[in-house]
Amino acid sequence: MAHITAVRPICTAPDGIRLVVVKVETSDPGLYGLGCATFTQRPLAVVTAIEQYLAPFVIGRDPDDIEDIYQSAYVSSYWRSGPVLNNALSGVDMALWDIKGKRAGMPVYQLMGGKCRSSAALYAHASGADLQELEDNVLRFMEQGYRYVRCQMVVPGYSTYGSAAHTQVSTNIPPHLRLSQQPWEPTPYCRMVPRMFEHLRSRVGEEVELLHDVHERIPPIQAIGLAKELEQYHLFFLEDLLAPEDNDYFRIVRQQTSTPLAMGELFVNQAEYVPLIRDRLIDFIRVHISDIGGLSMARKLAAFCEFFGVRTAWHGPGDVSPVGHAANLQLDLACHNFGIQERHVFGERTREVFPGCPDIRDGALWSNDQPGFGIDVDEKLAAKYPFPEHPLNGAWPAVRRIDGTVIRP
Ligand code: GCO
Ligand code: MG
Repeated sequence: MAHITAVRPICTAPDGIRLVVVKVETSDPGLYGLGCATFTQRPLAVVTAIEQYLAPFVIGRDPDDIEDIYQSAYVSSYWRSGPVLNNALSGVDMALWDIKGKRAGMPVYQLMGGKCRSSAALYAHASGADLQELEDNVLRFMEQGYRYVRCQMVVPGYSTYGSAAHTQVSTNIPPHLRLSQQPWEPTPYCRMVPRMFEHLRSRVGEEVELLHDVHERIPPIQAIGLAKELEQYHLFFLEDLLAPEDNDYFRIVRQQTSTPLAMGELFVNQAEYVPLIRDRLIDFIRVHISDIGGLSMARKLAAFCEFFGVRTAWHGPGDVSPVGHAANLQLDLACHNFGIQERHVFGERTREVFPGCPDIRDGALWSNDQPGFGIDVDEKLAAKYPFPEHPLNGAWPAVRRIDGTVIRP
């Protein structure tokens, strides 16, 4: 019987984004697996959870026993299912699936029932400082073969999510009042978004699927109004219209509009997502797989969603590691109720650190069909890219209203 000999977090930031992956090693020479444990705003808390608690808990176990290892590690902390412990658990859980695939000589999607499709359709992120720039960017993606494009536009004078301005930190004001460059107000944004889609639909046509991320920034009543106004522009989905704290409002939104809703990148536990699916209040489940505990949990969630007509749209930004993207892809290929996959183009350096990173071609993500996740990590190279210095230690700079009130990022 093979047994687990080591569980090690690997921290690296080749593109400047803090990534954490976990390597699980076994007593079989050369047999190891990789998992994503990236919680980019609090990575060192995850590292501690892995090194201090999870590694000693699983060393010596048979790597074949994924479900039992998952379940026993999950309850061993008694208090459970928050983002730190879930990410740590995901690192181990995914790595065990990678190992099982390697042992079987199969890509992980084969272990989950085999391919339902050749590749996973991607949506690209288009943004612009104005309507013309945004339109040009959408058209450019369409020319490259993308059939799904997320559209975000700057609200002039405001720090808008999805535009370059939102990440800049001004350092000449005290940290507790620090604005992320400019303030934010919901009303100008709510007026701008319908105009943006009116313009785009008249210029780019009805064929292309358009998406938008509200990023939980507006009060519930304005969210309801916005979703209703956007109905006429036939979005593929409207994302994070509400914050997880306002989950109950989905019931009200649903009664008033058929705008398709995507939700869940901030969810960490079943109590948050089960009711929305069971009551058919959302259309796309968008969890960040490492944040809900890993692939074991995500494949159960995907199967649960299938019974309620909810499609998958796993979170896939730059702060999901290439290992996490490779894991997303396994489910994208194997789940009948796949909806869409978010695209992130990793830089050259990240692709060197992670050989086998899935390929982007023809507006889709393709597996290399290698055993496990088909991805590796060059640890020596990874070590050359330590976490960068950051004035807020990696945290999201506060976004504030004109009067200084802090709001969600
Ligand atoms: C998305 C997301 C991300 C998050 C980020 C937080 O839909 O891709 O909203 O961009 O903001 O992952 O760290
Ligand atoms: Mg989002």
